[in-house]
Amino acid sequence: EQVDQTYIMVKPDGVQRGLVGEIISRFEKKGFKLTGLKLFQCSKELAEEHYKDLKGKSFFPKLIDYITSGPVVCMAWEGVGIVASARKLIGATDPLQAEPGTIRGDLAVQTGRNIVHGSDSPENGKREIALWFNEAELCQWNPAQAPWLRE
Ligand code: YYY
Ligand code: MG
Repeated sequence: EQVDQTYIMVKPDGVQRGLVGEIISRFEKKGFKLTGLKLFQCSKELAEEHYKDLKGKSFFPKLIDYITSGPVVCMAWEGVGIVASARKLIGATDPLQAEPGTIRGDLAVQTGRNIVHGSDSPENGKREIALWFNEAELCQWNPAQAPWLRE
């Protein structure tokens, strides 16, 4: 099967609320492979490029202020079917609509403070990982648990 990549980011509220470990843990326990990880203060320019598809929306300026308001935790993850699966683990954009058991459903209450980002397509996964990471910051490795996760 096709192995895809997704860009997951703990937003500034998730970092400030001490939820970094909890959020990483959800993906780690699921069995996906971490290939990049860093704490990072992003610029307005980078935030605008990341969310360029939303430019023009009424909430765009507030979204950029929010994402640049403190450090974020940038992650690259890979696995078969990871993009759609990660979005299920994250839950709906509005945390009040997100199912219990999802990250947003369990840990957040408002769209403007929904604590985590996940890419919406394999193409955007690649694009966003290339945007947030240098090649040297990404690791290709073979997790010892691989044969216990997939036959
Ligand atoms: O992919 P996802 O994060 O679930 O939602 P998007 O529609 O891509 O919007 C990105 C980001 O923008 C969302 O996580 C919060 C913010 N936002 C907002 O503040 N108000 C909205 N009505 C829609 C989105
Ligand atoms: Mg999105």
